[in-house]
Amino acid sequence: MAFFDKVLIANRGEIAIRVMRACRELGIETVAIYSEPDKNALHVKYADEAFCVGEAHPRKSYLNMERIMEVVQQSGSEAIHPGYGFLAENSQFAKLCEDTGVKFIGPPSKAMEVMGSKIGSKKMMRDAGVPVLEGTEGGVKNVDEARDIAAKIGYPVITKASAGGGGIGMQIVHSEDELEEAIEKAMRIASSAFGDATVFIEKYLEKPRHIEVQVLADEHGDAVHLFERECSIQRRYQKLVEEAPCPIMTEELRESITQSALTVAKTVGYTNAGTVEFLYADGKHYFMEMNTRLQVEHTITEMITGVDLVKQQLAIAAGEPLRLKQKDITIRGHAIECRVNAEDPMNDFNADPGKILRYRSPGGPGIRVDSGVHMGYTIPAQYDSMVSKLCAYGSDRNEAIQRMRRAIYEYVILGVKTTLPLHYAIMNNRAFIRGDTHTHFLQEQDILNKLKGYMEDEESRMQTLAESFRQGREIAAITAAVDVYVRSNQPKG
Ligand code: MV4
Repeated sequence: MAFFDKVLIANRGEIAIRVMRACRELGIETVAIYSEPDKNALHVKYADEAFCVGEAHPRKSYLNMERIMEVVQQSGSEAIHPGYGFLAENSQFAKLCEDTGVKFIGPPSKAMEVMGSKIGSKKMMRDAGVPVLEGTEGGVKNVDEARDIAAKIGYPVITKASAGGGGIGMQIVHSEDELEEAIEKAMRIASSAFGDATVFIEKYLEKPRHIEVQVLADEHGDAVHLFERECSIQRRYQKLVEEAPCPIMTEELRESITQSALTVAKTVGYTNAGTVEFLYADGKHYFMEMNTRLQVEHTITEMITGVDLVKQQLAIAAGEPLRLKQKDITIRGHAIECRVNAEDPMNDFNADPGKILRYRSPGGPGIRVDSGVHMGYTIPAQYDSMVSKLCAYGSDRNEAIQRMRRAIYEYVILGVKTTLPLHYAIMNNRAFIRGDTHTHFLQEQDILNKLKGYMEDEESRMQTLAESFRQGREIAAITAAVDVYVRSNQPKG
């Protein structure tokens, strides 16, 4: 079953290739789009046809709706897969597709629009009986109202931009005397980032876990979930490590959080693949937002369920009923994803784009590497700095961790600095091994500073080696992580 004859992939890098792989297996022809600096990128070579859509800047190319629609017409594509980022959560683009009669492989524009408003979606889900955090009913109208509500729910509270995302406009408020200033600051930031100063207030959780549920919904009213992912390990609101299933999941929590996710999907009339995000603390989960797209970390759900999520997206978009039944979807084993970014550990993990001089990706049992790069490829500075997604599967969590460590050992990337040493340190961190992760894990474990310190100073590395006998394995592992770093910075041969 081909679902479509020809699909345009409105994205670049590993996700464009991921989507094209599903198309190729199904016999669907693929159309790539690319910006000028991407003309030699892998996704262009992989596709059956490719069209240049403009200059490097995303606005001129990957976000250029008019030009992309032209390519749809020229190529005779029946559908558009947006991947993630770029146009993936742009409800206006989805609407444009609906109006032009080209199938947008994602939810209806209406569902995207609802989820684009944090206040609107939170209210809708609370009314549907999904747990949400206590806070202001809508946007903050005045400081007096905010003061009353904050006093009622108790400090600390947090401000968030309604148009938000990515932590923009978030201000943690510890006491009443900080409230007014925090609200004003949040509104200024929200206004300049989104052109919408609307902010709301809710109870602040100190160290929540970020747990998200993958859902699939067809266009005939059927929906299933594919269990959860734990995505707590992040930095500057960018996820670094994700795993599935969540290491602390219980039968009861899984039942309630997956049912909440399905209620969310049904309440907005969702179709296609989506992810419902929750914060979890002290045995309770709270709806945060829904990501109306295929996510970066969909791979680990594929590994533990055996379901190809992109094929499911294509089938659903073609109007097929879900063939998957909830009772047939089960978890087998454990999977972990490490995002390998071109970032410099010595320089606050700032992006380190450039040419990949040597490249050899790991393989063997349980390893999946989704990447859009190759030896000699130059990672451009204009886009995100992801090199690959390194995913490890094991029959249990411990085996997945062991395989991830082994894969990092095998991985050779020379020419750009990467997050691999950081991942090696995380995979050897005792709190991580216990499954004891939360959204402030990196700060609390001080892993970045430890890494940096040991990289800078040869003497402290020697001391560390000696200390490792006394302090146990974690410090030794940090040293080993530095060795991964040193090895990757000595191009030879
Ligand atoms: C929170 C929170 C604690 N309490 N809301 C960060 C990004 C944005 N989408 C929501 N975020 C948070 N909201 C309340 N009421 C803590 C975070 C948060 C976080 C959430 C998910 C993943 C990583 C995070 C890291 C720091 C803070």
